Amino acid sequence: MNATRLHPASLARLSPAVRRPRYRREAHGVGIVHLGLGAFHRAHQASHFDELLDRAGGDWRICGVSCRSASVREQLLPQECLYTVAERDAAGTRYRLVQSLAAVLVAPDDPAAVIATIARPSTRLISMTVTEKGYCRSPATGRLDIEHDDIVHDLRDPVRPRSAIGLLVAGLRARRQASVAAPTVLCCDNLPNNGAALRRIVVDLAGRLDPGLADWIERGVAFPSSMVDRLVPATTAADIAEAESETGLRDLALVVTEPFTQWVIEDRFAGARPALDLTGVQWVRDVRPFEIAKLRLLNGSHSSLAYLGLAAGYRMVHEAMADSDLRPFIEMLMRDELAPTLVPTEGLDLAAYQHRLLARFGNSALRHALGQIAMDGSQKLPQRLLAPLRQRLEAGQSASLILLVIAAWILYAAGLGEGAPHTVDDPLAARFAEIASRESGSAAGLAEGFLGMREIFGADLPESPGFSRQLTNEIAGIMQCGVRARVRAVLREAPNG
Ligand code: CS2
Repeated sequence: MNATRLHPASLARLSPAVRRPRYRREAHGVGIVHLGLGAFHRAHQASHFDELLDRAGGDWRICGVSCRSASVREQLLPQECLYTVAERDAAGTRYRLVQSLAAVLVAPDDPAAVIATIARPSTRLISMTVTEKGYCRSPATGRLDIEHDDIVHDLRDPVRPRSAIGLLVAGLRARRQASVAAPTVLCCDNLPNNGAALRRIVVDLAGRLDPGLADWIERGVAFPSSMVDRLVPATTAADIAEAESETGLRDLALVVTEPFTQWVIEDRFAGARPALDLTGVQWVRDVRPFEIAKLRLLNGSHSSLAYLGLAAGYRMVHEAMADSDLRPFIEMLMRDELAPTLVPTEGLDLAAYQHRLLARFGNSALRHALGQIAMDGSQKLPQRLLAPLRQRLEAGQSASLILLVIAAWILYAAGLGEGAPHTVDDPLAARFAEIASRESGSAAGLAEGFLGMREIFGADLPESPGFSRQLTNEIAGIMQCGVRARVRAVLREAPNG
């Protein structure tokens, strides 16, 4: 590989077709610490801040923190943190250079540097994308999981924390000790009521370490909720090669995404708020209706496509969406079982929202792997599908489509599903494997074993009349005739089918 790497000194070779911001990087200070420097952050929040810097300036550059691996540092540092975003759809690919990222820290190598950066007076915003499991909480109750290995570690050694929450609490503690004003902490993960959810576990952990700190956090730190949305498949070697031939430079930190982006933020910042509305951000008083619509309609359908699509032998979202059984299933799931659980809200046209989602999922230029979405189901399904399921059961409404997806997930998680062999990537994978080996042939045993995991299903769902029997029947149905036959049958039998 002799190609020239993307770097400030090589920008003269960048194709003029690549959109470039005009601001001078050095003229803008770092005001943000972002925990979780994955592709999603680079394609979403860091792009919004890049646009903001370009339009209005300000000290809103980002110190990105990788909470686990050092590979992102190897991708970014040789490029002095420059990277490109490739936006793909049927019309082609448009590239854009992003320069809002100023520094990279790798938390396991140097937690003290992360803590010190959070504590700096110039840091006004701490944002996070650490995925659902990064919050070390029980998905059913939303409380901090104090038996989680990383939390056990952080309670013992709060100065060298391992979890993102531990880093955040240590940073806030250092801030308080240095009498620096309480900042804004912005959760950008797909959790319901994500600001309040984060606040709760931060206060849970802080309270166990130092009650005075917990009190300071509760009183002063702002935890606005936010809804973030952009489809970001994992970048592949082929993406990097294609971008290199189209942009003229090799970018190992490239991110690939769709043209669409949405960010709705609760208007509750401690101190000055960045003028993100200039970049299309919606500031609202209450994010919840937007958040729940997104979690159920987008993420709920996405997870459904993943488990049904993999069982039907597909690898990519757009392939599953082109299937003549799966597409109508997803349409019906959204329209008949998910959308009716949402509260009508001004500025949110649910029919148009569903229509747009179908088009976004069908974007064949994107190549979004179903396996990426299928990961961590135990952390995702409670808010995506079990919450609407619960709501429907309580109202005495049918939920046969959601139930079919839950059954398909159980078989996937037990390693007993159809489709290509796969590893089960989930924090509870060992528990799933144990249930599967004990109960493999029995639908009733699988249903009982999975429903016994209260951190996923809560205490109520397993007790809900008829639920366990319906789930058993659905698992048995799939084991007998396969997912496709069950999808067809459920479509035929559904009340509006
Ligand atoms: C996906 C999300 O991987 C997943 O579970 O459902 O990452 C989804 O692509 C984003 O939330 C879209 O905004």
